[in-house]
Parts: sequence; C-alpha cells; structure tokens
Amino acid sequence: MKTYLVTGGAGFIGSNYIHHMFASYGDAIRIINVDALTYAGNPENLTAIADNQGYTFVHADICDKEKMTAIFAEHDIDIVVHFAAESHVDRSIIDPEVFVRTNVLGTLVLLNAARQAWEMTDGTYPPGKRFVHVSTDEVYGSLTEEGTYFYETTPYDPRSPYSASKAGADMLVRSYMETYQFPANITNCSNNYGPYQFPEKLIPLMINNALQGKKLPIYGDGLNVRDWLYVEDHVQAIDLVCEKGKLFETYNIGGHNEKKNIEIVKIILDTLGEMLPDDDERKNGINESLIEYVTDRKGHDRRYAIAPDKIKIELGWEPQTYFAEGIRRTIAWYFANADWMERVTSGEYQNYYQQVYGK
Ligand code: NAD
Ligand code: TDX
Repeated sequence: MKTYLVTGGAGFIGSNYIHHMFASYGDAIRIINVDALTYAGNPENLTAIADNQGYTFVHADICDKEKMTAIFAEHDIDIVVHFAAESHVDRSIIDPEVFVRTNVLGTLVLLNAARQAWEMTDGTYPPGKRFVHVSTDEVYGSLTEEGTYFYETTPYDPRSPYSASKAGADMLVRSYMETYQFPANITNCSNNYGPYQFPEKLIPLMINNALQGKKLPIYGDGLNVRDWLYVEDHVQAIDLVCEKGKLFETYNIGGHNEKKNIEIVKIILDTLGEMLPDDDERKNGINESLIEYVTDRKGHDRRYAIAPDKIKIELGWEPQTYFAEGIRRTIAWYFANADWMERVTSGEYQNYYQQVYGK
C-alpha cells in the first residue's frame, strides 16, 4: 500500500488532490496531510473524506524540523506531494517575510526530513521513493511577445516576492537532485481555478463580489493574460507525475487557455446571468456596470503562458476541461457552497480586503 505525505492538503489544490486520490484509489492508499491551517487552510474542505480509514491529519508547520522528522519516523512515506506554501502574490507584496519562511525554509526542512528518512548508507534511495514539489509558472517571469511560451528550459526570472520565494524553493529541490541524487520532480503549473479556491484569487473573488452586488476590481488595464487550468486537470497531472514521471525531471502543466483578465470577468458575468434562475433577485444587478478599474498591482506580470508539450509527449497528459465547462462547474460549486464562502470571508478576510482594495 502506498503512503503519501501531502503538505498543504487543507488548501485549494491540496484538498482537490486528496479528494481525487481517494476517489481514484479508495482504501488502496494512505494519505497523511500535514497542514498548519493558516488563513488559507480549511479543514472543512476535507469533511467528506475525514473519516476515511487511510486518512490522517497532522496539524503542523512544515518549518518545524522535529515534527517533520517525527512524521517520517512514524510513517513509511513513499511519496511526498508538497503543496504547502504562501500562495497569494498580493499578500507577498504586503508582507514578504512569511513567504520566504514557509516557501523556502519549509521546503528545505521537508527535503532534509525526507532525505534523512530515505537515503541509504550507500547514498542511494529505495525504489518508489519520490518527492514531488509543486511550483508555479510565475518563476519564469513575464512574457510580452505573443506566441512565446514558458518551457521547462526557460531561465528563471521571478519578479514578485511570491515567485522569488517559489524560485528559491525550486532551486533547493534542483540542488538536492544534483548533490544527493535525491529522487524528486518539480511541476510548474499555470493559474488554477475550481472548487475550494479562497476568494482572494481572481475567479472566486469576482464570483463572490458579483453575487453580492459589489464592484469587481480589475487591476490596471485588465489586459494582463493568465493561462487558466481547471484544478481537477492539474491534480490528475500530479498523480501521473507520481506514477510515471521520470525522476529528476521538471514538468510544465498548463491549460492551453490564455485569457485576459477582463475577458475572464465578462465570462463570469455572462455565466452567472445564464445560471441564476430568473426569479433570483441578484440577477438584474449582475452586469458590466459592476466592473471597476483600480490601481494596478505593483510589478504586475503581463502574461503567463505554459507550453505543456513535454508532459503530453512523455506522460500523455493533456487538459480535459474547456474553460466554458470548468467555469460553470466552478460557479455551480460556489452556488452550492454559499455557507462555505460566508465562513471564509468573515473575520480576517475583511481586514485583508480593506488593506488591498481600500473598502
Ligand atoms: P492555498 O493558499 O490555497 O493553500 C496553501 C495551504 O498550505 C493551506 O492549506 C495552508 O494552511 C498551508 N500552509 C501554509 N503555510 C504552511 C506551513 N508553514 N506549514 C504547513 N502548511 C502550511 O494554495 P494553493 O492555491 O492550493 O496552492 C498550492 C500550491 O500550488 C502552492 O505551492 C502554490 O505555490 C502552487 N501553485 C498554485 C497555483 C494556483 O493557481 N493556485 C498555480 C501554480 C502553483
Ligand atoms: O482583484 C483582483 N483583480 C485583478 O485584476 C485580483 C485578485 C487579481 N487580478 C488580476 C491579477 C492577475 O493578473 O487577475 C490575475 C490573476 O490574479 P490572481 O488570482 O491573484 O493570480 P496570479 O497572481 O496570476 O497567481 C496565481 O497563479 C499562479 C496564483 O495565485 C499563484 O499561487 C500561482 O502560482
């Protein structure tokens, strides 16, 4: 039976990954989820699987060396899937320090704990051991020319405190692969969207604001481009890398779905209009008059676009979900989970919103 250590499993992508894994493998796997439950971590995301026989939750900080070492001593971990991170660019602009702590130091602590547990006296590792480090396309910088893409070989050029901290973590993983032949992969993924995403990110923030009749704050001219990937497609790709990825390789994961931010917001407005029943009193207020152009994000990267050719050629992965379908599923999830949204937007979220948007 394979045992997975998932870090950050109570967050957006991590919780989707855990749901996907139990749905795919049932009782044939064990998952230990270590999460510090920061503002972004929500045990409620995992209620449906919390009683599964193979599931264990450990409330801990990945920077805590003793606790990370103890987890590897207690469980015979085969695969680490490392999601835990501070993940929001705007927060990294306000307070970079926690990004370096969690993303760089936390990754180093995990690498050391895994290496200590796995490395044999001759410097090799038992077959089946693998550390999958989940990273971002933002480490490659900002594209300006249309028709250019990020490849696995694109030089790193991080431009925000968030992406600099992720780049630092990636470099540590690379250095462990080179120096200790540490069995790892790095995945660099584009913007995810889907169920359980915290409403500080563009798509859930716009859905939530529109449903409340609040303004939709678009940074700058709204022409920045992101490559959107449905989260279920992403977690399938990660599962495939764990199963079949060639050790020591990096895989770019993208959606073939570049869109300008203003296009995304207009699609959300149109889709909400289509999906809300006619007698819903919010329906009339949901239109483009809610759009408000606001001061641009500092250092706002213009365009990200992943070339996921390598993962397609080597592992046969391609995104399956068209944006029109993925956004409908996402909105349907937020409709069905209005109480989830209400709980996560009370408390600290209000202070954060005031700080970034000034209202
Ligand atoms: P998220 O912010 O929703 O979740 C992060 C999780 O990590 C939370 O559960 C949080 O409690 C936990 N965490 C934070 N600090 C911790 C610490 N010190 N110790 C233990 N747990 C801690 O993030 P997400 O959007 O799910 O992203 C997951 C990973 O994927 C991140 O590494 C991120 O950089 C990467 N990524 C995200 C996207 C995206 O679009 N969301 C795209 C590419 C890559
Ligand atoms: O209110 C907003 N208005 C706005 O115009 C917000 C929150 C965002 N934006 C813009 C900024 C970006 O151009 O929308 C775009 C997407 O913004 P985010 O959702 O904050 O994502 P981004 O900054 O692109 O980073 C995301 O993708 C890569 C994730 O947050 C990262 O964790 C991931 O690594």
